[in-house]
This record gives sequence, C-alpha cells and structure tokens, in this order.
Amino acid sequence: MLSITQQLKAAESYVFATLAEAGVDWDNADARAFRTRFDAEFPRLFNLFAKLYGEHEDCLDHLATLIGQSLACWQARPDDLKGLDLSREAQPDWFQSNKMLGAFCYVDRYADDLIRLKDHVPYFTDLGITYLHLMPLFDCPAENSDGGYAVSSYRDVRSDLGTMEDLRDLAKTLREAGISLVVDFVFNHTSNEHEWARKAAQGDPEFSDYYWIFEDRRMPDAYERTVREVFPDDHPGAFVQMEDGRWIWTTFHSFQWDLNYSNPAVFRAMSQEMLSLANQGVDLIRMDAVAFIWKRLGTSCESLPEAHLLLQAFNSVCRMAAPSLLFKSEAIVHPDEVVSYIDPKECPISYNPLLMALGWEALATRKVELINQAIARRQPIHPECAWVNYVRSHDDIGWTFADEDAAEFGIVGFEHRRFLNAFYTNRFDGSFARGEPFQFNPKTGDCRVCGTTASLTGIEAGDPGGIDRMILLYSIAFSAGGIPLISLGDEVGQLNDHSYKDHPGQAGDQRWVGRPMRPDGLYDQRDDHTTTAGKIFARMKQLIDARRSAPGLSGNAIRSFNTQNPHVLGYVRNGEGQEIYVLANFADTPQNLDPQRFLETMPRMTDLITGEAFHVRTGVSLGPHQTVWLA
Ligand code: OTU
Repeated sequence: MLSITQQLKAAESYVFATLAEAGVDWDNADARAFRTRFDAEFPRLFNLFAKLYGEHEDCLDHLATLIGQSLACWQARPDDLKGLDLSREAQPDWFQSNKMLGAFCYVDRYADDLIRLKDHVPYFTDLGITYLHLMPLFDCPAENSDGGYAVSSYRDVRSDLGTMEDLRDLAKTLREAGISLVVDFVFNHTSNEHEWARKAAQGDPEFSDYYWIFEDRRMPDAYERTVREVFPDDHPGAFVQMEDGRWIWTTFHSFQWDLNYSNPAVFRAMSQEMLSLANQGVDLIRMDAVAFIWKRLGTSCESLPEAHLLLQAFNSVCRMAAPSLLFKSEAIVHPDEVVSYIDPKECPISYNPLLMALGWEALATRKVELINQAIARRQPIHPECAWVNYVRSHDDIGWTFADEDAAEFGIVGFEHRRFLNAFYTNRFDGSFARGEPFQFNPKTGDCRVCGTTASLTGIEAGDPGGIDRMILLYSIAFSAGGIPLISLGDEVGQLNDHSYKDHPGQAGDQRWVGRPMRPDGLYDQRDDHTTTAGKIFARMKQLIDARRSAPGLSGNAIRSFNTQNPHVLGYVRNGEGQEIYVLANFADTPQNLDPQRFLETMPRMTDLITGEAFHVRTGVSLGPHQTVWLA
C-alpha cells in the first residue's frame, strides 16, 4: 500500500509521463509559469480527483488530460489577462473595497447588443459601477432558452447579441474603465440543443453518459422519491421522457438537461469551457445552480458533499490556468447551505439570498426581528470572502429563511411564507406591492414572488412610502458588507413589464415581469428632481457617493446592534478603522431610540448619507423608513 505522499508522487510522475508522450514542451517561460502554479495546486487537485473519481479505472488518465488541456488554455491566455492575473495576486482583497459597486442587466433588453452596450459604459462609470454582470449571452435555443440559462454552446455568443470578438472587446473596454465583467457559468445543465445533447439524443453512448439518462422509469421513480420539484409548472418530478422513450434528468425546464458529473469526462469537458470563458476577459463567473450538481440516490440531491468537492476542483483548475478568475456561488437555498459554499478555495463570493428576502419580509411586517437575527447569526463569513448583497435578482424572491430561526419568535415558516406571498402579490389587505406569483405548487403550497423593486415597494401603487422603502432596502445592500448589486433600471424606478405574456417562450414564466426593457423615458428624466425617476436617482446617487467615501464599509466585519425598538434594525460595520452605525426604520411611522443605547458611541455623529448631525446622547429619531449611516 502506498502512502499518500507516494501516491501523489506516483500520480505526478504519471501525469508528466503522459504529457511528455503527448509532446508537451516544458522548456519555455510560459510553461514554467504554469508549472509553478501546478506545483502549488496539484496536491489539492489530486486529492479532490481521488475523492470524486478514484473508483474510475481511468481516473489518472482523465487527470493527466485535464492538466494538459489546462496548460494549453493557459498558453492561449492573452498577455493582458496574464498581467491581470499578476495584479490580482498582488492584491487579492480587491473585491472587498467600499468602492466596489455591482450592477446587472440583459444585453438585448438594455442595449440591443454587445456593441451598443459599449455606449453605456460612460454612464456606468459615472454611476460608480465596478462590476457588471451581463445575463446569459451564449448561444441558446430561440424560444426555449430560460432567459439564456439553457446554453447550446459555451463558445458562441447568441448571434443577435454579437460575436465572441465583440465580447472580448467589451471586456477590454470595461476593464479599462475599471469595471469587472461577470458572466454566468451555467454548468449544472446544457440545453437540449447543445452538441453533446444532440449526440446523446441520437443514442451515442459516450454522450449519453454526459447526462442522467435511464432506459425505463425504475431509477427515475427511485430518485423522485426524495428530490424536490423546482419548476413544477414545467413538469412534475425531475425527469422527462426523451423522443426515443428514455428518461432524462431535468431539474429545471424539460429542455435543460442536467450534466452527469459522476462521469470524469464531463468535469474535464466543462473545465475547458470554463477556461475558454476566462480567456475572453471575464473576471468573475456566476456559478449557476450550484446546489444541484451532484446526485445520489436516496438523498435530496441538493448540496451533497461532492457538490463542494466539484466546485473546489473547478477552483483548483482556475488557480493553475486562469488565476484571477473568481467564483460567485448562486445557491438560493437554506442559509446553512448557502454559507457552505463560501470559502476562498471554493466560492469566495456568494449571493446573499437571506438578507435579500428578509429585507422584503421586514418591509411587509414592519418588524425587524428576523433580519436582525440574520445579521447577528448568519451575516459574518470568512474575512477573505464577500457577499453580493442585492435587493432583487432577475429571478423570483424565494423565502429561504430557516424555519428553525423563525420559530424562535413563534413564527411558523409555512404560514409566514404564505402571508409574504399574498402580501407581495397584492392579495393582502393594505398591501403596497404589485408582484406576481411564480411556480405555485399546489402539492406543497410553495410559491415565489416576481416584480421590479419599484413595483414591489409601492412606487407603482403610488404609495407615499414607496421611494423611501426602495432606498431603505438599497441602503442595507450598500452597507451590510460585500458587493452591492443594482438591478439596472431600478435606479430610475423601472416598473413591472407585463408584455412577456404576449411572447412565446416567456408567457408562462412570470419572472419576465421583472425583466423590463431599458426604461429610456425614465432615464431621460433622471436629472429632473420633480419626477419620480429623478427623485429616486438622486437618492440612489447619494447612497453610492456615501458608500464610496466610507472606508468603514469595506470588508465584511459586522456586528449586530440591538436598537431595542422592534421596527428599527441596527448593525455596526468596521473597516479600515472607521466604525459605522447603520440604523434602519422599517415602520411607516417615526421611531425613537433610547439615548441609553448610545453610551459607548461618540456623542455627536454624522449621517454619512445626508451629512445631517446627530447628538445621539439625547436619543435618535428616525422618520418613516429612514435609514442612517452614523459615523
Ligand atoms: C438559476 O436559478 C437562474 O438564476 C435561473 O434564472 C435559471 O432559471 C435556473 O438557475 C436554471 O438555470 O431555481 O428560480 O439555488 O433557486 O439556482 C431560480 C437554486 C432557480 C435555484 C436557482 C435557480
């Protein structure tokens, strides 16, 4: 029996022998640079590979081929990106800065195509954006595309948006403007029109093994006993029948076929797709639907230990061949699971679905107990990692709080979610929100909510608190630690768009209500303070500018601050020596805080958002929905 070290040495020799046979030349500066990173990463990658694929006879062959392919990707990596790799290595905490500001949009809906999106770069720079997430832009089926989340080729841009060259060009323009490009890596599934899928559909055994395909219902029935239905409107269970009668795993829509990562060839192939993406000049990839990437019979097939090992293996491949590329995990699941993906060696960046959902929860209930508890208990993460704090995404709002957390306040999760769904879809008396329900599951009562921020906060309904509520939510996303994310168009108050109902391929998917075209008319009004768009824009700008000049908001150190007022959220941020007290009133009425709460702070503080002075020892009064950053 070989010791671990001996195994590692043997594997390394095997890899080098295989590469030598394939004619790999190590005798040049480029290969030597790779070699240094290889030496640092190989023990980890080998270990992960052994755990994931150790039982496959050809495990080491796959590993050797993977290394060879990664080296080739490294050699193909443009020099400016290699320069970026070095500068990021010298400043690994670059994304922790209080100057970071994220935004996202659809290329076609915001600007028609990639070339015309360049025209908006000056606006992005003016606004202070440093991170731009472009919604999926790769080749996908014409109608059945799930907004681009059914990818037919990771190597081709959707033809109406432009070409790969346009993407590279845009990435460069953005980089020169100090903006990192973020795109999705939709790696849990491909579209049924992907070349691999077409071959699988034709019965090719090699590519049938790229997916989860079964001859009859025996295994699908067994799996379906324990997996959840994610898109029940589309199909029941997790499998759909193929034209030839076989059954295939589709977690999401029937045209999104789950990749079979228990096959090492799939990991290898997808690593290549990932590295080729990185070489286009993408800085950050959003790892879509991470919870679903590994399946095991008898489990929920969500967030299994191997899902983490897989992500770590992808991460390790990047450290060798595209070292500056960072991962953001997209896990909209139980908060314990969300944090399980956050690690410098896995996904250093993660969406913060809990804080997002609980902001909305507190607006509806006007109470801060749940969001307060989440800040205290679930907000702190590894100091080298960052949350992406958002108010809404392109998807629905899922009420992913932990039932056990809510139970501490006597709140019953199921009933509370039902209330929130009713409230945000305007089926609750006195609601200010105008959302639409999504994926209502009559079997479980589960449902999610869609809509733009302005429609959900009351701006659409003409509620007097609408703008303040929107600013309140953004002020939390801007101050809670991490990268704030603006849904582009929100900064001028874009409203729900119901026209999706007339579009084939969108009509059955209510999430499109929250994905309007760029609201040109509202943008034109943004400097006119008499308009709603102008009022919102001015206040968003105020938040952006305040954040940029507040080093206390950098990093992610946070502690909760109990305001002893059930309507007022409080927390303290501390970065680069500056301490900031964030207070946020979720009530529709003014609220006072007891001076006793401020015995340990400076007696006189300033609200960094408005510049207003607060003599806190005499107490703090906040207007309805008012939020302050006191320093
Ligand atoms: C993601 O979301 C994308 O954001 C969606 O737009 C896609 O439709 C989907 O993947 C498939 O690619 O179910 O309602 O964390 O909540 O990954 C959104 C689990 C989704 C899921 C999430 C998924």
